[in-house]
Amino acid sequence: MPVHNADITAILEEIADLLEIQGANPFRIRAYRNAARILGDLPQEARLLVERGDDLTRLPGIGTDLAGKISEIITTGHCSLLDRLHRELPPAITELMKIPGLGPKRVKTLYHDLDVQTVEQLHRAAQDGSIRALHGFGEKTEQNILQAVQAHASQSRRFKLATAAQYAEALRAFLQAVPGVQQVVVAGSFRRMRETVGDLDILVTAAPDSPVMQRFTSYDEIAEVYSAGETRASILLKCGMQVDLRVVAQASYGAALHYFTGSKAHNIAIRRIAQQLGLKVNEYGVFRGEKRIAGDSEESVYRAVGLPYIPPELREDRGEIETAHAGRLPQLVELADLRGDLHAHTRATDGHDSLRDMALAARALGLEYLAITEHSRRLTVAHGLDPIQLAKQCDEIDRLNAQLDGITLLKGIEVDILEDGSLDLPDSVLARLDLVVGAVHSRFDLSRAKQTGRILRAMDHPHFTLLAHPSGRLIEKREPYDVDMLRIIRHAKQRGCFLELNAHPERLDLLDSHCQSAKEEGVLVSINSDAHSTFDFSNLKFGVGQARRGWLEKADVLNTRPLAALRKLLRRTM
Ligand code: DGT
Ligand code: CA
Ligand code: CA
Repeated sequence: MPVHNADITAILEEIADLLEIQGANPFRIRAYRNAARILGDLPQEARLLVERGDDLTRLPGIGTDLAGKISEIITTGHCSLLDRLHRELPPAITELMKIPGLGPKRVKTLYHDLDVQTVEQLHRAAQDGSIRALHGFGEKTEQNILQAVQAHASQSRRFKLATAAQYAEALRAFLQAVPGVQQVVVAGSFRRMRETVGDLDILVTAAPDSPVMQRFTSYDEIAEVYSAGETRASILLKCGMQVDLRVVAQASYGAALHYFTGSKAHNIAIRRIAQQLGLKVNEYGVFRGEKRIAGDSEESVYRAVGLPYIPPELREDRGEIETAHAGRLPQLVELADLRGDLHAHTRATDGHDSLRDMALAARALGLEYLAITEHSRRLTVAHGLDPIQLAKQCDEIDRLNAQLDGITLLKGIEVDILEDGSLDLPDSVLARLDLVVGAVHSRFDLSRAKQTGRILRAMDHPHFTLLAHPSGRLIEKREPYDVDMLRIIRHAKQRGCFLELNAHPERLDLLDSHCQSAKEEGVLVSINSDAHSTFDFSNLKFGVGQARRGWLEKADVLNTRPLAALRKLLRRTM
């Protein structure tokens, strides 16, 4: 059974949590948390690294002990340390930690002081008022816990797009290899490149005698088979993700793909148009009375209702149908349109690879330029650069550019925007760079007025070029900070600055709606990998997906420009 990075991360995080509940050494706990984060950020499967014989201790923060644990997880699917912790603690304690507002510290207190071991016991303790009496809790916290427990019961879990992609790709390859199977497409929100995915919807066309259903329901990562029929099945993977499978005849392929790609709102709007034309649309085709007039391809479905093909990323009923009807659909940007990447780190700070290796990896992907943008000194956790270290890196870039053909490294920095809107390095230092990427890494809690003012002031800086991950959100982890994004976009226009769409799977920031605003205001967006290793360039495809959801075309994206044109744009005149 293949073990995915998300599985390893989950095990390492659970170990850290359980150690904390047991009151273990904080350094030991932190080592597991760091390892989980590093594995979670790794765009390549750790399994493949191990199979290839790579040394896992090459990853920062992974010592021999942790490397051993990770190898154990990859080869056996579990970890003896976690098994031991499970034996030592009540089994439902992990579930408690999923309640928002309850970290391992609070669970520890609840468990040791009130003997709360399950969600039901937690619910009861919150209701009968015994939680408020605990040290560090109080009545307000008790109320919050009560609400969270009730919400927890009704809430369903979503997965980050990049995490879903790991499971989807493995399943797709598995199904594709089944005899008689023709096409396998992962539809639903996954195909629409939504930033999170609730479940996977897989569509298969196959010969009538294909054993695809039996094979699917005996896939070895299954925790439970919810239902299994002739043409449809629904299962739960061990990771907690549900997968719906539909097997359809080749003739209905387009109609079924259209139906299961969604969104539901888009489908309903299309069906309404069809009704006005006296047609019926369902997952088997487009019908006039009994006669089937379309459905073998998605194009044929759209054509039957008088529309051009609408790309999946636009199918949210957010104006795409009206725009298609008017013949004004955007020509969405594609991965192949990117000529470079304007945000990357090397091992000089918190990246894993050398300047040279990053340059070669970018070149291998067909990129023409790569900006190196290390953190600045304020970000001590990432070993941010001071002026002397930055000057040294600039010299190194000059030397490498003289040696390398086919790729140009640009000199940049991801400079911290300080609380007052000033930048973390002096003007004289920034003046030598090709671009200055500014980022908020602290004080996410400022008021809307203050946070907005802080960023506007940073943009006023003569060397500021690009605002990194503009909303600051981390998907399913941290809400965006409170800013007036439209004002920031308009200010960027005035000052000749640009906005980043950070393609890191946890960020996907600029948000899709803000991409649309940027386009409307005429501010170019740069789709950047924020690579911390040579593997991370593969994140660019998720950034492009997000840009497409934001209706961006090639011309709206800064890093589709060839180097010479880019240089002109980076030279600010305002
Ligand atoms: P998710 O899984 O929450 O991330 O979002 P989706 O869009 O993948 O939704 P899902 O898995 O519930 O359904 C997959 C597709 O099936 C959905 O995008 C459109 C289609 N679909 C589901 N239910 C309905 C429905 O009641 N009416 C119509 N017209 N289409 C539906
Ligand atoms: Ca779905
Ligand atoms: Ca579904």
